[in-house]
Amino acid sequence: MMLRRRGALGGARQGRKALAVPLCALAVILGPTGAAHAGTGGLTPVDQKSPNVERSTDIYYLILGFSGLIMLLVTVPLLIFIVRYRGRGRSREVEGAQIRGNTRLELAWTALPVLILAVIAGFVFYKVPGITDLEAEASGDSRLEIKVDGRQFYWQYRYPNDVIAIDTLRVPLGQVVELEIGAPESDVNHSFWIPALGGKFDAIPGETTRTSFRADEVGTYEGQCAEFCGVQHAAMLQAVEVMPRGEFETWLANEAGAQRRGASELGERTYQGACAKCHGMAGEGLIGPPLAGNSLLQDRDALEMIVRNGQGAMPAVGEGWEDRQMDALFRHLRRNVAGGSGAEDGS
Ligand code: HEC
Ligand SMILES: [Cu+2]
Repeated sequence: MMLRRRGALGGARQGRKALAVPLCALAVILGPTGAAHAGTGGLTPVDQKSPNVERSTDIYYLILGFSGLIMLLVTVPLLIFIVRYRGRGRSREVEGAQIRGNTRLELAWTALPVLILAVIAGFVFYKVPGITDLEAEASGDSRLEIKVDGRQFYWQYRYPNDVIAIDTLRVPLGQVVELEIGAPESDVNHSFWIPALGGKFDAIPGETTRTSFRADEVGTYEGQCAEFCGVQHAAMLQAVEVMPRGEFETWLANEAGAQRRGASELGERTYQGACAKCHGMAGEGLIGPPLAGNSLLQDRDALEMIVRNGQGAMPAVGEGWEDRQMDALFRHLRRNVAGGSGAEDGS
């Protein structure tokens, strides 16, 4: 009597245990998607602001659809089998029916994946060309070509009229912008990524990667270097600022003049992008030594040597810079960093 009761109880407990495992697994799988949803809109890509993003988003949804279907195809029968064929207190040694082979089933699970992969591959080949090469608008607009250099740990951009920008790239609304992305030979791999405007494109030393986008809404779209590139990789942020066409043209023309005269913010931008991530915003020191009050800032030749070639753990951040950028940086250093934190109000 006692024995039988204990056996029956054990069986019920086993059944509940068998159910607990898949339920926990489901919670583990679904938990993070809930968190992701709260943070970023869940499984959906960021809002697209350029037509090429639409193409990669279409591919994403097709693959998401198939993988969701396959997940259900596997997990639903799994749950049914777990419940339906559970132990029910049978001894562990009892064997079930021995089934060998099912030709139809085996043909189906071979042919179906081949078919699914063929559909995905066909769709991808149809969609991909338009991602890297957007057609210029029917109006016969020319493309704006911008050279992008990934550097440790900043992005340097160069416009056709030689204007230099750092980390933040300004572009006109509604015009195709073509990026030529690279990195100096002495640098490392980086990856250009503004999710709202397109996928990741690698910046590889000595090579050029091309992509284009056409922003169709004014705004600032943020991104981050997407290739782990060294100690300050996390600080290698970037942004694209989309401006109305006229405003952009005016800015670009004015900036070219200002940079030629040495009256632009190029020095400050260069300091913030290329130096401050290691030496601190006011030169107070961070992972590099403090620059504020450092007498080296008075010695242009020695300083230029360090900036162009690097020194110890400091990369050659200024390799390949034109003199006007170096001049602008030194002017900024002398005015705003050399004297320490109080330099701006002092002499
Ligand atoms: C990746 C981080 C990093 C970046 C970016 C960086 N530095 Fe450095 N810098 C260092 C480190 C680390 C040292 C110490 C090098 C050593 O081992 O001697 C250093 C040293 C220096 C020194 C010598 C200080 C001394 O007293 O010996 C100067 C000057 C300097 N950096 C200026 C700059 C300037 C200007 C920039 C921007 C154009 C810059 N650094 C960008 C990390 C960095
Ligand atoms: Cu990087």
